Amino acid sequence: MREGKIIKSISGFYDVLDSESDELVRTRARGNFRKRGIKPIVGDMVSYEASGDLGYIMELLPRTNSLVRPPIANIDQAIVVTSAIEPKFSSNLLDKILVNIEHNDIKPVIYLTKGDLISEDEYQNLIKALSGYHEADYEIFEDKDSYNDAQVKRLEALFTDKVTVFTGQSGAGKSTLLNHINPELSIATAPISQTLNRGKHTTRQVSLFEIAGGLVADTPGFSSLELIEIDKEELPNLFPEFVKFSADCQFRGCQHVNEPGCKVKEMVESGTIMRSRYDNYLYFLNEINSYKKRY
Ligand SMILES: Nc1nc2c(ncn2[C@@H]2O[C@H](COP(=O)(O)OP(=O)(O)OP(=O)(O)O)[C@@H](O)[C@H]2O)c(=O)[nH]1
Ligand SMILES: [Mg+2]
Ligand SMILES: [Zn+2]
Repeated sequence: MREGKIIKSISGFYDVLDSESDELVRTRARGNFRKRGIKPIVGDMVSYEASGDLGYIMELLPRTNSLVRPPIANIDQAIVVTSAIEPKFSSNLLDKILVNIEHNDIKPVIYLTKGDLISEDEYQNLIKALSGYHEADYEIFEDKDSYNDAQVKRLEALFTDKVTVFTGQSGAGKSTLLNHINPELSIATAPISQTLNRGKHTTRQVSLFEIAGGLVADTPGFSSLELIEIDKEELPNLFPEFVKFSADCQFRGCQHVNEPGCKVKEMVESGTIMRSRYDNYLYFLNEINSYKKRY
């Protein structure tokens, strides 16, 4: 039995990148996956058999995480493409995206785009607004000229040996960024996935591209997000800079709202934790509570 990673899924065929030989093998899933209610997806580690032209996937190895839209498994990091304008920067949406990524145990990286479309003053304000994310230990790519060679190269270096997805608001520049990394990519992908999807409500075709010794996927953008899967006990753990200080809160399981002796609130007051992050936290907590009432 051999092992590998599914890097492409097309009409019931799965292209598996062999872990040892780096060979690309076209496979089909063994018949009883469907009966067991399992569907292999891109990013899955599989054990498979191959003798002739076509291999057979026998087992899926356990996933560390997976996304539904698009279906990808075992993601290491997400490049959160965030535009300064068109669509306008929103710390609320950015934090919501980050919370969803943290919930899936994926490492977020922030990449600012469209700095060229705003004034120097506006840009400096934005950099200030982003500076607090360093406290959460997030890596940030924030040059005014988003796609300058040095910065694009620095991003590319993060891909090695990892599975990376590009995510973010529709129109933020995900595909443009990928295009700058490798001009051949998006030309080949966008039209294909569209034609394959026509009239279907099921999963999209996704592929992972090999870039800089890693695997990278573009994802479709969105205009809004919900926090449906997250409960209020989990939420504070999805803000890494809160987690850093919460051990010093007076109460274990402190929600950092009205509890006395809350270290997180103290850090907000002293400016170590960004006020906007904390305000967005309270906002999301409210939102989660309101889902409870609705359902
Ligand atoms: N001026 C400027 N335009 C940009 C920049 N980044 C992206 N754009 C433009 O913004 C538009 C949207 O970019 P896309 O790359 O398609 O955005 P996307 O995030 O892939 O959008 P979806 O696929 O809908 O999620 C395109 O017209 C790009 O040329 C930038 O840094 N500066
Ligand atoms: Mg796109
Ligand atoms: Zn607290």
